[in-house]
Amino acid sequence: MMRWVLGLALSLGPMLAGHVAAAHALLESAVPPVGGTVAKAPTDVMIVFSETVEPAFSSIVVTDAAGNRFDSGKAQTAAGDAKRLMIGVKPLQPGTYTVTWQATSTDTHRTQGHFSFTVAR
Ligand SMILES: [Cu+2]
Repeated sequence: MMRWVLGLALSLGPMLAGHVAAAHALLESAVPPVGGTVAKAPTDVMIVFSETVEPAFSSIVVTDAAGNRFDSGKAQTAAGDAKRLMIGVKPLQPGTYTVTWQATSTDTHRTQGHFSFTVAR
């Protein structure tokens, strides 16, 4: 039994590692930029992923420091580029906002993360 488990771990390990690198949707960049400060309040937030994502099973939530939501509710991919997930946001006052995202890549694997950006005074 132990030998079987060890053998399974040894054969699955490299396969899973390779898959993570190849097919999960990971955040590559965002607008506003991750951790960045912008002079002008954005009217939407866009995340560029390493893989194409399914908008129906992906989301972006934008909250202020008090936890109030400012996103429009429904994330969409950019026309002709399913690696870009975007969402409209309500007018943003100066302050720091948190962007929490969940992505389901076309291969159905889910990833999630969060980052913040600041609208300058
Ligand atoms: Cu995957």
